[in-house]
Amino acid sequence: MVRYQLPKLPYSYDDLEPHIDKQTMMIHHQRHHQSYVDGLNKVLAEISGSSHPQYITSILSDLTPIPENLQKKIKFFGGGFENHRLLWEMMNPDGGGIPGGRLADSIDVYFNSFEEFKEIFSMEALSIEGSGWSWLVFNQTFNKIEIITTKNQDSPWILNKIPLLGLDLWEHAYYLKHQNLRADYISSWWNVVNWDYVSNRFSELSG
Ligand code: MN3
Repeated sequence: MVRYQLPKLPYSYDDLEPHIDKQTMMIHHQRHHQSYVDGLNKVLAEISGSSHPQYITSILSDLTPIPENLQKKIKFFGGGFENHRLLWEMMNPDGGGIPGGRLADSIDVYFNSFEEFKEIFSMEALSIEGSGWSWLVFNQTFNKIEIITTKNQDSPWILNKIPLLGLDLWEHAYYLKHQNLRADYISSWWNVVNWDYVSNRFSELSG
C-alpha cells in the first residue's frame, strides 16, 4: 500500500514574507498538512483487503471502488493532502506578475484579460462561505480553463477537473496575519503565485 508523506516545501518558511508570514507557513505545513497526510494513511489502512496502488488523484477521480462509509474521509484527507501539496508548489518567492505562454493566451480567450481573470478569481475566493478553495482548473471534457470553488477539502479531481492554480480559503491559511480580512490575504497571495509552475502544468495538459 502506498504510504503518503509530508512533502518538503520547495523554499523556506520565511521565504514568502511579507506576503505570507513564516508562522502561518510553519503551522500550515507542519500541523495542518501533516494531519491530512496522517488521516489519508489511516483511512487507506482501514480499507482492508484491497491495495491502492494508484496515486490519490486517480482515487479521487473515481470514488466508486471505495466503501461508501469511507468515501467522505478519502475526499477530505485525500483532497487535503493533494490540495496542499499543490499549494506549496503554486507559490514561490519569485512569483507574482502575470502568466506567460499558452496559458496567457487561454486566459485572454476565456476571461478577456488577465486583469478580468484576477478580479473574477478574487471575487469567487471572497464569496466562499466557510472553508474551501478557489481554483483555476482545466476541464478536459471541453478542453478549456475555468474558475471553480470547492467546499472543505474537496479536490477538483472529484469533479474530473485538473487543478492548475488553487487558493486555500480556510482561516488557518491567513488568520494569524490577516485575522478576518480575507480580501487582504487574497491580494497578498497574488504576489507569490508561481506562474511558471502553473503555465507548465497547463502546457503539459493542453498539449
Ligand atoms: Mn490549508
